[in-house]
Amino acid sequence: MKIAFVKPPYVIASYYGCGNDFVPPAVSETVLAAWLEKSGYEAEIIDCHAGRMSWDDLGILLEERKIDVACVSGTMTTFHDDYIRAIKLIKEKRPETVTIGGGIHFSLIPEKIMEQCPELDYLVKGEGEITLTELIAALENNDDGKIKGIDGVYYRESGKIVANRPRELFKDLDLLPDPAWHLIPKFGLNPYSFTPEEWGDWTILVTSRGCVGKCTFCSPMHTQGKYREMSANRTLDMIEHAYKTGKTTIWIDDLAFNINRKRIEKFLDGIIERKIKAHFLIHSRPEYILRDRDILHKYREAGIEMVHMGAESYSQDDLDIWKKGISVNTTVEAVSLLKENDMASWVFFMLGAWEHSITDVNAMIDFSKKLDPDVAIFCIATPYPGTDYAADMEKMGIIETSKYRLYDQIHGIMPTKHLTREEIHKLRGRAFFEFYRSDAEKIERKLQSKNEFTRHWYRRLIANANVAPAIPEFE
Ligand code: B12
Repeated sequence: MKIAFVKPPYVIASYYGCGNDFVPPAVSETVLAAWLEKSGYEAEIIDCHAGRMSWDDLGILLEERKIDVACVSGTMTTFHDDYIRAIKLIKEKRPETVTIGGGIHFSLIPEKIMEQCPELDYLVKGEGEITLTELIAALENNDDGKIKGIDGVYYRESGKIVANRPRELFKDLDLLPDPAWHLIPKFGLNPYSFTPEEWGDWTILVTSRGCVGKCTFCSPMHTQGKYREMSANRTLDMIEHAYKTGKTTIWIDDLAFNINRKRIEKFLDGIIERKIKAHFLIHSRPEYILRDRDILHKYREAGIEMVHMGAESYSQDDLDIWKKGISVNTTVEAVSLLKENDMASWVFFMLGAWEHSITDVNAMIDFSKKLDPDVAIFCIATPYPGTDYAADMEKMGIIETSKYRLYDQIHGIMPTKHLTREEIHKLRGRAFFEFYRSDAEKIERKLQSKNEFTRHWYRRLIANANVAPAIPEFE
């Protein structure tokens, strides 16, 4: 049975400011393909972005390859149109190919996706490992009856969409094999221009699922469920394997990597003992940085170069409405602790809460400048379909566009009580400008920073004045 994961030819325009040259490794696909391999199936990954393939190229390839089962990861809302176009193309080129979709965005609104895309035969809600394997086994045996009993599957019967029972959460993440890196191209150069070239090849790893946070706007929190993690030892083995195969920069992209103090301690000791000299970028919540103040020196010693965190707002009211579960001061202290320990801080802010006026936006900019993280990313509050936040905004009737390609946190989606959608969109651009470009002294200081990541970020910012950070068109 010929199984392929198809990543469509999308255009990257992220807030990382790397432009379309940025080639991220396939993450969900390598994780799922590795599980299929462990279960005795072979799969290939057709990554059109990494392979610089156009839609026409993909069409030709689909005609040639004669794939039996084509899997599409519908991870991000912003790429919705590309995922749907890919599924339609797969069916157009070979109607016998069975199409299966999954991923965070698809799992948030499964019925809607099935309705919008009749070419999608099956949709898997939630984690895919077991569900996909059972589904492929049933397809291989031509056992339609069995599909009715596979938890987590959406399918069609006499033109109606049927949802099977939900799939239980994957219990033991230590059972996950290393991602199938052998199925993706080895990058000849470091395409991830926001880390220094000398840091070498890189990858993204996810070592836990879910989060203990309750932020209303967070979409993976809604699909990944209860927090679960790989043990420190399994995480270390996987990282050691990545490191030994030349991936010397590792972005651990968990929603928050250091939720469990015991695990992070074991992890840091293990990295030091095993002499893994990699560069790590991690995600945290500010409160864990405070909790770990006594071991932050070890974070640094183990190679953690940069920590992503959501500050979200200067205003406690915003944080409470969004159920962030921290105080504004927690972030202030966390940024200062990271500085003391020579780790770069990368902080997200959200503009466009319903109550926001121009005064709030100015207060947000002032707060970001005083906080002085190394990287500030201003996002627009985005009502991802399927989240509590979207449900609240829908009830208020203020969502002005359903063009999903704009749901990337850098385009305006809703007005506020005081600002139009377009004004909020433009103000995000202004926030970027004011944080990065209005203060020559700051740029100079950051260029002299002790932290290599920070120096690199500002060198790149100056070199790519028009690219980073990009301010997109309104529509
Ligand atoms: C890696 C990643 C990226 C990578 C992309 C990697 C790639 N090649 O696609 C990079 C860094 C490029 C990236 C960019 C962006 N990202 Co991102 N990213 C992630 C991240 C950290 C991990 C996703 C992942 O692969 N997880 C690991 C896998 C194993 O888990 P999973 O995807 O849930 O998959 C499981 C199931 O969903 C299911 N499944 C998945 N696919 C399939 C397919 C089939 C067939 C089946 C059966 C099952 C199945 O099985 C899997 C295993 O159980 C998530 C946050 C997170 N921790 O989840 C954000 C996340 C997906 N990103 C997000 C966003 C917003 C963005 C940006 C738009 C931000 C920006 N403005 O810059 C950009 C894209 C911008 C653009 N226009 O170019 C949001 C998406 C929200 C939404 N609903 O759309 C997320 C959820 C972060 C967040 N906290 O909100 N991202």
